[in-house]
Amino acid sequence: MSFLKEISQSLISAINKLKGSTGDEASIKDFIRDIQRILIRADVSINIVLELSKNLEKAAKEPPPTSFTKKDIILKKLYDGLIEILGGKKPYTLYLDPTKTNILMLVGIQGSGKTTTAAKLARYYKIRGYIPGLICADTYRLGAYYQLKQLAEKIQVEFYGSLEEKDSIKIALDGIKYLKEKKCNVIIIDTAGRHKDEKNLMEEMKNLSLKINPDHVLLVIDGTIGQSAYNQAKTFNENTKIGSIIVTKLDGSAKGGGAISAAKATNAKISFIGTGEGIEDFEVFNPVSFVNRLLGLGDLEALANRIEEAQVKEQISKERFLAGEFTIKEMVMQIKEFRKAGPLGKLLSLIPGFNMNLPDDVLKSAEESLKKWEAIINSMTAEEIKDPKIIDKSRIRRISKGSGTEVKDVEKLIESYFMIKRNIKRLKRVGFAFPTR
Ligand SMILES: Nc1nc2c(ncn2[C@@H]2O[C@H](COP(=O)(O)OP(=O)(O)OP(=O)(O)O)[C@@H](O)[C@H]2O)c(=O)[nH]1
Ligand SMILES: [Mg+2]
Repeated sequence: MSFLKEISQSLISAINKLKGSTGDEASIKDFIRDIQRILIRADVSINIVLELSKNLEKAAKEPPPTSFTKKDIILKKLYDGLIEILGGKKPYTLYLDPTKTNILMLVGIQGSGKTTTAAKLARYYKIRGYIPGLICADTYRLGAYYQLKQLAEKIQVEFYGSLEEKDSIKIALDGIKYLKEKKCNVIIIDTAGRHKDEKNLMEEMKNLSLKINPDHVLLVIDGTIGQSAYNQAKTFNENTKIGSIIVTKLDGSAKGGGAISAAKATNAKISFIGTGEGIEDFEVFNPVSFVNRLLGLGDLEALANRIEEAQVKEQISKERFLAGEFTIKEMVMQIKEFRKAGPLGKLLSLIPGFNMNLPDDVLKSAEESLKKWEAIINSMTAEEIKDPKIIDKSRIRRISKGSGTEVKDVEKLIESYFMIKRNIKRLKRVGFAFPTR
């Protein structure tokens, strides 16, 4: 059974087990352990797994919005967490300029799947109306020329290569000229890969990319190497500016989760994934649809959306906020909500006088602090949220420990809360009319 099928089946069965349980503490603990096991088996890094488990545990402690259960909230957290691990909600799209010839160069170590991927990419763009052409700039392996030529014939796209020329830069430049004459608007250059001999490989890639100046360099990484993908991506990126990453062989590898999460850790975007040897086993990488597929029919997506709607509804009204009637938790949630609509500064600038009354550093740090603030709020008791005045030094220490923040972060949040509240109330008192939008 392939990795994707296997991880998908284990995730779905863990989810069903939780759904069928009473949702008591023990079954939630069980569920979190199941998820840990599955992700570790998929080679996702320990830190990421621990972070996700921590979030799940935290979710288990939060009161769910009306008409939802703890189980729902935990499933939503899992859904969000998996998407985050895989790169976030926004998929990366490789932009091609339709008005010019786009030059794409594939790099990667030996056997990572460059040549196969070059053909898959060409087919992908051909189907979408482009005129792709392939260049074999691999002068190290004799078979490389025939391998790519054959693939080009199979998918019926133009091909350029040379059996005599040994200079890969010259081949690439000649190829670009030749394929431009053939009216190709997507030129894909397949390069050589070598094992171990990393220094030479990096040197060649650097020179190639300097001389050819491709629009986009794609690093091809073998999905079976797991977390060592991190170092590979890093080394390549230090030598050649990597535009995006393609992770191959996700069909066969038990370690696919490692490669994807490691690639993400380098901050490079994953543009495509290879899911089989066949030329059509290739797709744009979209974390949301990937997770939906892993988890079955997308019912978790629907659940996550419903919970989000409910959470927004339960947020306090803007009127109450602007009347200065809000708890510290509501303040953080509200700021988060406003921030979704744009930078926090935009909200604050809607309220004349607000900026004036807030020290600069509170304003500036608010954006960065938001994540910490959420953690802090989650570590506060209901009583403390209701009446932050009771939070003394020892409570502050407990909260900072529980939220993994520093004492001064907790102090600052409480201070900001009282300050914002005071300012809003003061403005209201002097008869300032708050904008309602
Ligand atoms: N199962 C599976 N196999 C793949 C995938 N992509 C490539 N392969 C296989 O991996 C092997 C190596 O692929 P190549 O495309 O030749 O790799 P390469 O990076 O060009 O190799 P060198 O040119 O020698 O550096 C071949 O047997 C491919 O069929 C994939 O997504 N899934
Ligand atoms: Mg090759």
